[in-house]
Amino acid sequence: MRPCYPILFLISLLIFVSCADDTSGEAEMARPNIVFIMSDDHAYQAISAYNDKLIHTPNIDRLAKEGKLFTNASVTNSICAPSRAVILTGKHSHINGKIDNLSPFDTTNVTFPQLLQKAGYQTAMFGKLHFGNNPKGFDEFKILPGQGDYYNPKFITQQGDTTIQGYVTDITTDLTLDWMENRRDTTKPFLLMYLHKAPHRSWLPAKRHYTEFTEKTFPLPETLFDDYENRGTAAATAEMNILKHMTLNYDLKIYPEVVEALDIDDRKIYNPIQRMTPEQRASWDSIYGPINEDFQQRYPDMNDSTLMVWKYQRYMQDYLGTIAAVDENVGRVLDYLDENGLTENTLVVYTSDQGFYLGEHGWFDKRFMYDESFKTPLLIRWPHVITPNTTSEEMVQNLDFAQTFLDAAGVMSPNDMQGESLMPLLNGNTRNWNRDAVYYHYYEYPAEHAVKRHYGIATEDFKLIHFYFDVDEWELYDRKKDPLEMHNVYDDPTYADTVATMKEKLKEIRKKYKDSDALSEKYIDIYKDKGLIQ
Ligand code: SGN
Ligand code: CA
Repeated sequence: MRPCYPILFLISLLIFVSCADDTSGEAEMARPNIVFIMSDDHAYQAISAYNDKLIHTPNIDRLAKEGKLFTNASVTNSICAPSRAVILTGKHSHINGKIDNLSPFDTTNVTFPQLLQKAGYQTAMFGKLHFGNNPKGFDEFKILPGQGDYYNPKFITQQGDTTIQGYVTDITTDLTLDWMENRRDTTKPFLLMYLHKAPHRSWLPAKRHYTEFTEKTFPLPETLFDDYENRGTAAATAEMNILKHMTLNYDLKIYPEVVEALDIDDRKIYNPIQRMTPEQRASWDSIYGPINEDFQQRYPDMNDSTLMVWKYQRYMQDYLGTIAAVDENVGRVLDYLDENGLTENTLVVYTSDQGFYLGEHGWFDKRFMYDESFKTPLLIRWPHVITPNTTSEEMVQNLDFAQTFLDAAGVMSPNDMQGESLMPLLNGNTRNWNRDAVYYHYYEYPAEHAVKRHYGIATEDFKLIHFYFDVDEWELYDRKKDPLEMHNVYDDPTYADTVATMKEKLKEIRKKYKDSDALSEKYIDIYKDKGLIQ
């Protein structure tokens, strides 16, 4: 029998009209609220749901207990603003154009908050965006300019700039709670992007955490003394080694006069502790003063190895101290949802804009496709959809958020978005999920930390990386046998077949995501035009 198209059309029209009509009724209320919590540079190694060797994060962990922990979530380009652009657009950097922290975000890109707003969501953003321009698609925003400051930060708002006294993690939360309490439209579902500056460099903790964290000692990572053998030149030439490149004054809070008295060659850079009020500075000095005295006495007897360990401990104390405040503040937001009956119908995400090295390979910072910066924490709670206390090992990416949120809200995603909705992994219909590889491309070079341009593919078992521009080097890692990624087996004859298969897969995935050498060249030319390379 021939299908009767006009009748089918009429029926769909009727369904559409009756749904569209019901904007304040039950259908509307059933759409979930979305709370997207993201920190800046928060390594999964520093969340106790993943690993409790370094810190206890009971509030963030709640999301894993009451929801799902993703153990294989990664980013497509491990650096701040590009990651945020990928999240908002659902497109790889080479498509959305935000390849690095330097280039402007092209605001003609369509973002998922714009689509949710159009579909009737109330939208708000608080904290760090780092685009250099204001976000589109938000009813309200209060964002930090650029990297933002830990103490007495400035915020950009729709009413103009304002400086707020206090500690950034607490203030970002105060602004968020104030919006939820006083300006939320209870007739609409909402999208809230709650974005912490912490634990980004230069790691200034809140006063209430100074004592506890500066008294702690942390276990050393296995690869702290990595000598970068068995790999190409990229790891060896990167400038993010704790011993060689972490500064005493800016990063580790040794006063300039102590650095000078010890005759140490240290990078001179504006130190944000200078923003503190006299009272804040007095509290700081009462704890960090004695640390300086102790260092001044011990430094003359230190060798490279003892200095490396001292720097690592100092780094961890402040880095983890900033996370303690993030965790407490996440607790405040989760409590607010509980106390206001919002928990049941709210999808809550906790993630970071990328991972971070906490001494692995001797490093701090990120940028590489090696695991600690390629992978990122991801915890999602959504009562009635996600089975509590579950784990997913699937390879998911920050590329997937846009389509996931649109799917959760019942909004069609544009065809040119490149991720996958995570819905099958959230509701347990995993038959509808079949990804076996993810793609990565990093561009910001030459630049701070000197991490060479590279792209690559990761499967469950292997990772193939191509470093290009001023080198032409390939690396292959056996993720099962060498999880610490210390041995490049690209030239090992026993891996010849794997290299061939992975190269083929890389070709396919580059085609699928529309990346090419021509595009890489285009993004190199932009650096030439800016005079960043000759
Ligand atoms: C700053 C930091 C770098 C860091 C970048 C990017 N240097 O430039 O260490 O890699 O931010 O970080 S600093 O001396 O200014 O602190 S990102 O998270 O914004 O991408
Ligand atoms: Ca970051």
